[in-house]
Amino acid sequence: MYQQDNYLNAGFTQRFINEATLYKGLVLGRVIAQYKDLLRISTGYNELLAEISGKLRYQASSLADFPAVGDFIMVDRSSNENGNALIHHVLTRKSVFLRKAAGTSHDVQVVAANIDTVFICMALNNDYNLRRMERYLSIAWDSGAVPVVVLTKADLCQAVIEKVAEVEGVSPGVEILVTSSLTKDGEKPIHAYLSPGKTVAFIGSSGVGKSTLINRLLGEDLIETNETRKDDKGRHTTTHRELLMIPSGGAVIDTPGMREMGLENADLSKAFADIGELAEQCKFGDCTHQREPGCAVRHAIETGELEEDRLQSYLKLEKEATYEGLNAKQIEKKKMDNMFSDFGSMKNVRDFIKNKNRRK
Ligand SMILES: Nc1nc2c(ncn2[C@@H]2O[C@H](COP(=O)(O)OP(=O)(O)OP(=O)(O)O)[C@@H](O)[C@H]2O)c(=O)[nH]1
Ligand SMILES: [Mg+2]
Ligand SMILES: [Zn+2]
Repeated sequence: MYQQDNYLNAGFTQRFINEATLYKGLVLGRVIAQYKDLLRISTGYNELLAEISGKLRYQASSLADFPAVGDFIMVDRSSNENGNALIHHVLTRKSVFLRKAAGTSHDVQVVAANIDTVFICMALNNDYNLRRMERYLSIAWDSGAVPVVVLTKADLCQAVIEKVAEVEGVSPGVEILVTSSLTKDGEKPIHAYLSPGKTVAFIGSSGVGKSTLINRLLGEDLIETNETRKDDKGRHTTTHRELLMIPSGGAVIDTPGMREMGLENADLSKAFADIGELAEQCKFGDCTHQREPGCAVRHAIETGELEEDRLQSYLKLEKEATYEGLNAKQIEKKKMDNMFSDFGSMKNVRDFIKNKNRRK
């Protein structure tokens, strides 16, 4: 039996409990792990396996509509006594970390939902790469969660202060934590972000020490790390996303290291707030900061205030971001589409209105 504080630790806050009352006869749960076709969910009191209902599957118009780790969902039962539970609804997400689906499709998939803080983990040894950090930050700012940079493996780095200063240069307005899982209390800076009702997600390249850090927070080696793994299959140690409750409060989501970070959804305005601020002083409102006269961005590069590499990185990511919308807007659009689904599609409604006006 779970304690009441475990219920809160798992993130069941009043907001979701209230929304759940809209669905009479169903039980509120949270997705804690994702396997191939099955999901493991927690009701806060019990853990069970669940499948997605046929109707939910049929109504989904994108991979992002499917329940993912961190989602609050409504299921038809609270135990597996009579088989797997069926997930009927996904509750409104307060934040969602999306990535481009693997392969060539333009679809996006959910990495983690309903997270308060995204820990962008980068190791202070050979994984260290400022351009990759800018990419992660652009995606993280778009999620609705607050990004925090976690520089891991401090014990392997001789120049921590210099590295932190460099990272500061590419992450305006973002808190930077330095950790080590080999040093006593090396995970301590993380604890400030963990409290009952809060969920944090760890993302970053494979091998930077995400799972090792989470085991330190858990106080025991609950999840497999590259250190504890016996075989040597594949590149990634963590193979599926998983939500874990921290005994001292809060929940964490471990994710497998990402190799490819498609920029389908990015918020460059926050990740590159420094360039945005400079751009406001450019002579032309639509300045591309390449060779226009009166360009404040180029001027800042000449005076050494801004690094040329950072501008190039910004221009590259801007070009790559095919869609620059915010998730909140996307979710609203989805809601509208669903509301009008009885009429056919939103497009039909628009055409109908257009034609009606034309006839007048
Ligand atoms: N020196 C040092 N090694 C560490 C530290 N943290 C983790 N490691 C080692 O780094 C390796 C990878 O750690 P993991 O925790 O499995 O890395 P991960 O980020 O979870 O990797 P994926 O699950 O593949 O995404 C292991 O051999 C750890 O022992 C640290 O703070 N210092
Ligand atoms: Mg791992
Ligand atoms: Zn300019």
